[in-house]
Amino acid sequence: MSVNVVATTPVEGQKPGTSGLRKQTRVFMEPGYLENFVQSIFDAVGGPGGDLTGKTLTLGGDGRYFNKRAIQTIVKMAAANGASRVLVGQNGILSTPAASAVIRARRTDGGLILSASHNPGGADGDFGLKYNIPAGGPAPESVTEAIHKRTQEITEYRVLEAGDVDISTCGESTLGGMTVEVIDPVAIYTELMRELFDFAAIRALFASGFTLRFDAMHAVTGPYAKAILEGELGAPEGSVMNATPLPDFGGGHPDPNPVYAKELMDLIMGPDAPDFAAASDGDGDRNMILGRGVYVTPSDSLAVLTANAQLAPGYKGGLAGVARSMPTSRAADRVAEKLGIKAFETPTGWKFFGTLLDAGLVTLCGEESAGTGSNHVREKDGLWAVLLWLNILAERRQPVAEILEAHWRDYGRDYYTRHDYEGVDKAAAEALMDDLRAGLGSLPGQSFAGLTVSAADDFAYQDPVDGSTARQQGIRIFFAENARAVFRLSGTGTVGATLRVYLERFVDDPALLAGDPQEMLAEVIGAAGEIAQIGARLGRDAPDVRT
Ligand code: VG1
Ligand code: CO
Repeated sequence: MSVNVVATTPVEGQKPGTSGLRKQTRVFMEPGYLENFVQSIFDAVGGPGGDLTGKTLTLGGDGRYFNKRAIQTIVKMAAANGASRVLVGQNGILSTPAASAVIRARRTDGGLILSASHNPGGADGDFGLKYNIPAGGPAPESVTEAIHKRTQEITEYRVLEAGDVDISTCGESTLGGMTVEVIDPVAIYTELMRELFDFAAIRALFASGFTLRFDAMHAVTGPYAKAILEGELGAPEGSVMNATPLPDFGGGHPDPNPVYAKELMDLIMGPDAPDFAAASDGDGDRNMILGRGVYVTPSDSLAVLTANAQLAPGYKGGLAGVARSMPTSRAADRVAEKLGIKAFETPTGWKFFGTLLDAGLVTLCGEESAGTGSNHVREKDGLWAVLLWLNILAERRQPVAEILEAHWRDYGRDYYTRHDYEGVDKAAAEALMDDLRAGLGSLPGQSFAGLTVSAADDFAYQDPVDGSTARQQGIRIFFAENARAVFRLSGTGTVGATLRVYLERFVDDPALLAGDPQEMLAEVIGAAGEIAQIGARLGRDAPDVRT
């Protein structure tokens, strides 16, 4: 077998600071595009000339269109660059948290994860690829910078001329001088979950008649949820819906929120609601938690999990601390204060939690975008959040709604909503942000929709462990009435721009705990709209998604 050295040109499109590349599938399928990015990664993380001698890699993805083709290309390139072993999930499948678990358990030199997460898949959808470091998490800025730099100067890539590898059966084969090891995508992950949670207690919960519906949204968590929830824990067959990963996710948008997981939402709010329901996203790192008649916001979920984690064996010794992304509500901070543990506020994106987890400063982390996780891996983990909830429910034996209401009585309630304006004009969205930024200094003291601005800034972060800094991470506007509005532009979309407006207000008056979030937040929503002139500037009179 010979190595082809193919002359090539720089890669367009990796945004500096992002851990991977997310693009329309058709762009990824253009000749040389995937190859150039993969070679750029190898060049940045391997020795000179992308030399991977002696290195092992983990490889898998969420099963979307182009996943299997991309895997074939990547294994041939890894072989051509001298890697000694690649661990591939059977049929190319590995959820993002499972890939992180495999990287850590098998101590591979990092891994490549193929996914565009919650973005739609298919030939007309999106595709993505990112490199995770040996600790199992998304690459920090220093590494993504090196990769990005390489994408700008790359002139050739190396690929082994060989037939396709069989990735449909577990076991080892050789490709050039490299071993390809096809692994069960579920086994290592399931083992880890068994260590953290009381499977016997959860089994007893299901045996007592407790009902669950888990929506895998035709994405990667199907096989994991089937094996663990139905297989290990005895939830009746059919508890997991949309369980077969499809290349186009059945035409759906695999983002677990009340809008895109409408079927599940209708079920949980209707007369035949199960006790508990949950959904995950394309690559299995997000979660949506529902109880009969109630949607648990991700911010509240993080707070409730922080307050109750000790009920699960993996966390019975208590938590070192909790971290949340800046736009996430402050509910978790209130729990941390009561528990006497540390609380951290980081920019959006899981990579910022990595240093805190590695240094043992925090045990749990969460984002308002339905991402929750712990120190068991270095990614957010959808099914893990579901299992932690189930473990807590197995111990407390109360309905989700009751647990949530009790939590609000103890800590007060952070009413929360996020309004997304998707696919808006990029220039208009950027101008909106620039003008907001420029006007921050004049906001304090001014009143909008009955609220008075007490402070306003553009969030900047200094990592307490490695000292690295991140600026312009979102505009925060604080109101004297215990409310906050945050504005930022999405970094994960592939078409136009998405403006995210995060709105919250803290209430501890017992008479006001059972309100409707959109109503309770009406003034904050109004003030944010006025300050940023959203309607006029974006030509939209309502957001596309409210979570
Ligand atoms: C979104 C979320 C962010 C999350 C990121 C990756 O980013 O807001 O909290 O970390 O997606 O999640 P943005 O820049 O579009 O707001 V995933 O499930 O795509 O790994
Ligand atoms: Co995801």
